[in-house]
Amino acid sequence: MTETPSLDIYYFPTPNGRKIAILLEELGLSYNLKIVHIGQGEQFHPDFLRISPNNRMPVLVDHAPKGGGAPVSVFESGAIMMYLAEKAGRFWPQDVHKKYDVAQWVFWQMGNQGPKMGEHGHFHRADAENKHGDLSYPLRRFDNEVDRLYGVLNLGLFEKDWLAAGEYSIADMICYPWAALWKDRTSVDISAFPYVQRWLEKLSQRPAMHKALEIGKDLYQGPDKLTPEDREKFAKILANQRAVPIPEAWRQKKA
Ligand SMILES: N[C@@H](CCC(=O)N[C@@H](CS)C(=O)NCC(=O)O)C(=O)O
Repeated sequence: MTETPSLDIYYFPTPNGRKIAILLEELGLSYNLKIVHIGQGEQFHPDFLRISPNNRMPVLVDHAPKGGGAPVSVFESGAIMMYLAEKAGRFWPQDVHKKYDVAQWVFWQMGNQGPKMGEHGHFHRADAENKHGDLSYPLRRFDNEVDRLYGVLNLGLFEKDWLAAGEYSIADMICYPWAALWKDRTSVDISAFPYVQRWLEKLSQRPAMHKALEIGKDLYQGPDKLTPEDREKFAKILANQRAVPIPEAWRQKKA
């Protein structure tokens, strides 16, 4: 009889979700894949908000944490990768020099590359809709910022095989899915960043990368494949969010 894996991964095949899939495939771990249909608003379900009050996937729940005890639940992809790498004892060397070399790139990705590339895509999609007025300021702002961020990666990879610690680590895995998006971003001239180009090429050839990028891939439809009705529905759910009040179900459970 096969054992049920102890890891639940709440997932949708976007760059932030793929980071976790890459690490899990590199580690060769089994996991229960729990698809969160973010275009249908499943991220606002009261049970999901319990483990992800930021209404975002990915989320990890480990039912067999090191040392035992209650399940550990983690949101934010950077924290999830640290958790998994630390538990497995791979891809995050713990010697103080290497540990913080890796950590700084993980934090850089979470605070810079992910959010800025996300906004870059948001404003380019909004511009293509032709109904939001003059967006030249945010377009210029995020085109510049994304160019700057590819430059940061290029500096970080100068004459190096890997971003940090002299070895393949969660620093590379976390930066890859967003960096690989240059193909869809017309404002990015990848030939200006040869060290990034070489690194992307090398990472794209890893078998675990291939496997990870297949996971749930049919669930994702690019904006060009959506009907106008679906596009409107998704925009309502994803692009106009405000604070979520405490769910009624949480209060009832307490009473
Ligand atoms: N900082 C978060 C960002 C996660 C994130 O933005 N996830 C998006 C998909 S890429 C999501 O779940 N969006 C749902 C929504 O916007 O409501 C992380 O790295 O885990």
